[in-house]
Amino acid sequence: MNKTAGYRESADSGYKAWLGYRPLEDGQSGQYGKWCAAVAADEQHPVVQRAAAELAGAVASFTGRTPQRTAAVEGPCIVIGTFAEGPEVLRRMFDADTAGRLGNEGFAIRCSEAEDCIAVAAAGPTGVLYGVFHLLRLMAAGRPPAELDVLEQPAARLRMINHWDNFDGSIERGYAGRSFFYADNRFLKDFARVRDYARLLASVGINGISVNNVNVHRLETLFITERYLPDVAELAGIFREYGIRLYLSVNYASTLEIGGLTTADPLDPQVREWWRRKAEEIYRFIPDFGGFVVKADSENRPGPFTYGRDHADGANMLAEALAPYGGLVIWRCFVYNCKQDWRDRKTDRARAAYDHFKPLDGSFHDNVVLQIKNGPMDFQVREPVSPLFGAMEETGQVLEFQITQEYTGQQRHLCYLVPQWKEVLDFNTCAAEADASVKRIVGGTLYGRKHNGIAAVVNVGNDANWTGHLLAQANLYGYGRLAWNPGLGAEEIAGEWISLTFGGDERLVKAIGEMLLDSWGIYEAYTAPLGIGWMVNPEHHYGPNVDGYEYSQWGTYHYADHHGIGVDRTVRTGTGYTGQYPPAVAGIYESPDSCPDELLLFFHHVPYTHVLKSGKTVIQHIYDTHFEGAELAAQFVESWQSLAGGMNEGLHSQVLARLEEQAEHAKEWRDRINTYFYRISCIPDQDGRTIY
Ligand code: GCW
Repeated sequence: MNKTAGYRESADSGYKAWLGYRPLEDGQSGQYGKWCAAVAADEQHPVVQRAAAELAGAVASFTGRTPQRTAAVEGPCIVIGTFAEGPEVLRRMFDADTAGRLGNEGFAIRCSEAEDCIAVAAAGPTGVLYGVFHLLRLMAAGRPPAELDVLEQPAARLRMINHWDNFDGSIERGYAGRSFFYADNRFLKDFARVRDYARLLASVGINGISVNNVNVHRLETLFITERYLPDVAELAGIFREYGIRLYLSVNYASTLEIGGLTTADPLDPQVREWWRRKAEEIYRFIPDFGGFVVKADSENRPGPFTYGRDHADGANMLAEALAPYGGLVIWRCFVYNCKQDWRDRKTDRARAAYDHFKPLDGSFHDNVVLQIKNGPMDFQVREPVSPLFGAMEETGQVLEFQITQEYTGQQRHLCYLVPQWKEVLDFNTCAAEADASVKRIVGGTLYGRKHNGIAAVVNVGNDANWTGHLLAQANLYGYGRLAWNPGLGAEEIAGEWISLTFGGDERLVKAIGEMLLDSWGIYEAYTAPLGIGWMVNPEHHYGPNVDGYEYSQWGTYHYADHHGIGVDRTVRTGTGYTGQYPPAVAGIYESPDSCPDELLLFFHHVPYTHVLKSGKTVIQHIYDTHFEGAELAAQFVESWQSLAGGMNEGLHSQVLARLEEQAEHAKEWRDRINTYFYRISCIPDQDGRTIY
């Protein structure tokens, strides 16, 4: 990747991502033309000023003419502001009722010939910013101004990005270069890049960011001390201008490691006092600090279990300290035994989160939210939805997705994850009313908890194009759009992203759209089959290795033998995991007859000759999908080649290189998986294709 100084301006790099604001076609520019003469914003709030600057810059780039920036509304213009403090015209164009319905972060957009303006209005400054980005999307899409009549507000209250960046500049599970926050145990202070990043996030409605790895090592533990708080505050200041609150991952054992105490027992008064003072100190530096993200008693991180306390004790202790300032404790539920004996067939990692947290429902303070990974295991290409969603009526919940493609091709393979996320959000937990979908739970409309939302581990680094694979930008874009509005379609989101990134040429939008939408299924086809997961190389998790984790301590087994494969998680004969779902869901998963094919091996151990709903045997399914998947991956290369000439050459060639690599690597997956199962089952492929 080109990392020379010019990459930020270069159209080849992909740095501008979906905010390139390419010139509007004459027709569109004509429609908007007269209002593009001026941008009016009379509020001094920094977020409104940022919105005005973004709008003016984009309009200049769309039309080739720099608009006038004015405070007063004089003549045709685009006017922006809050209902209460913005220009009078906003109160004429939107009645109090509209304003009242929009909530804190919502916005309204309208075009009025009578008032001779396009108006973006909101209850608060951040809404104005979101409204501006939305207007820019609509302009780029060539929506006629006369049709502008938009009222939007976000579905989820917290829409968060989690970084797994380390102070040394490495990124845990990062596939797009090094951190752009830190290098060599110092803050990089590349504020231009951080600002551009904040713009990207705000443009899709992100309002929270945790900036360090949940595995908090020695030096990062010190981020909450005087030594580093000034630097953290600088970062917070940039994100604040874009309506994004900064959070830190903290070390649960801080009192021990940096506090001079001999314990981290959450019920110890000294420990509580230490955190109270700590919170006071942090808020002195960062008055709008979001709060703590905590990974405790998980994968060798310290936690309350050491002191015989439970996770409510631990989380509440921190929550008490943050409560006076409105801070949140985002407590992760990724708690399981990572030192399992592979011979032990009773322990089931999938059960762990529910077993640990369900009994604690009702005992968490109001400003604690539990962050739950979408599935019970760990961001596999296919998993059922975690049974914790819906199971905790009295606890705020945040759904955790993984944008960074740890198990889905590490941004060397194309895997557009929005369709997967939509399945999760649309999943009906059947926990309460007829519609007890995950999106209602994390949107707060089912149980009405005050704090809830969506978080995701991000896929960016200091690669010129942010995400390594240019097409992986669609996942970051799509995540934000979906967190704002889970009702958007995967295809719709892909279409938006493609036209913003490459231009709206129909052929491009269609061809790239198909690639994106097919990519998850294709990746699944040539990797681990039927919901079983893993089969990757240990530690770095890239590339096929069927037994890579089979005799390990991590609780991630497939149990393949000469006869069959899969994990029996039924209540009747297995680990009992299916019993964690409400009966309507449990019933479906409990029997291999009703269990959906794509999750069969997650829930059942079956012989290779078991016949799927598709009519194929399990073994033939494995062979067929792996041959087909690798072939389809090769077709990506051809599809992409056919687009040469239709887009910037640099963008084209960087994607082509990744797709070629994917096609090669998909063959490796195909042959390793097929060979393994052929040798172990001794059942030949019906079609006699080459298996080694
Ligand atoms: O899947 C595992 C990853 C770890 C990660 C952990 C987690 C940050 O392999 O790298 O640690 O999940 O989510 O905490």
